[in-house]
Amino acid sequence: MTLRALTREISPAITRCELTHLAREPIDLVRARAEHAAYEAALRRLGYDVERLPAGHDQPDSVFIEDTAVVLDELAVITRPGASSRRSETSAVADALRRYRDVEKMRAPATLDGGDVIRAGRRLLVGVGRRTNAAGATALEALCAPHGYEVLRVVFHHCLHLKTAATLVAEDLVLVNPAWVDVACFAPLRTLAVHPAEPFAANALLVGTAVIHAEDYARTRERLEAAGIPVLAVPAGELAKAEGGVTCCSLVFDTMT
Ligand code: CIR
Repeated sequence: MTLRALTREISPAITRCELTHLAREPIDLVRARAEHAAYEAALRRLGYDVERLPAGHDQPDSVFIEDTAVVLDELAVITRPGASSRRSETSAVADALRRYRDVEKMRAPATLDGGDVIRAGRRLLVGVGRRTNAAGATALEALCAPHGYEVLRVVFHHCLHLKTAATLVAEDLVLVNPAWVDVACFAPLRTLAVHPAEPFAANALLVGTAVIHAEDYARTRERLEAAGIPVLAVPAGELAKAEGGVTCCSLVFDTMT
């Protein structure tokens, strides 16, 4: 069994990335690449083989590979991203995933970003909003229900993706910004709130029993550690200007071989 993380190089075109809730700020490409390398190093420390795909041609947001696929043990679903500028990102990711999984593709009118999907065991919590439409949630359900997954729709507000508002940080615990999503959605899972001064701190990447988390959110990190969760804090400030968090930059899975 090999733990694999697919990542994608940061395109110099990231200066033209999609932005929804943030004002455009200059992104320092050298610093962004150093942060991305630190993130990949954290994945390696946690036992992952990291495979970095080249940046797509004229694909400003292709580093945010999470949005292009939902990888389950039984199959990989290639999404149809909600932003039309991002739809061409999926073909290289599909080619890479085909080596490890059966691949199924979503078709129009469905739209879905992987950043809107939280997997908790056999439940897939799908944030329906700006990027993921009702048809996207239904398409995911049609592809995954035969493999025993249940799809639950979740409403959230004021942020780009469901996983900006909440992520799984242990098998039964969700880190959440309660101002952006109703904590009742996650029952019977337990929830842990971010520090109110750190609204973007709910995005953490669970890898084994540890999480990768942005180093800027020290007060939420204290809460995670007090809950017994080991945290690898990584620099993530440059890609945050492109509205990306730590989950967005990888697809993590077990190669099953
Ligand atoms: C976008 O708007 O699509 C990118 N600038 C950011 C995507 C971040 N992805 C994620 O949260 N899963």
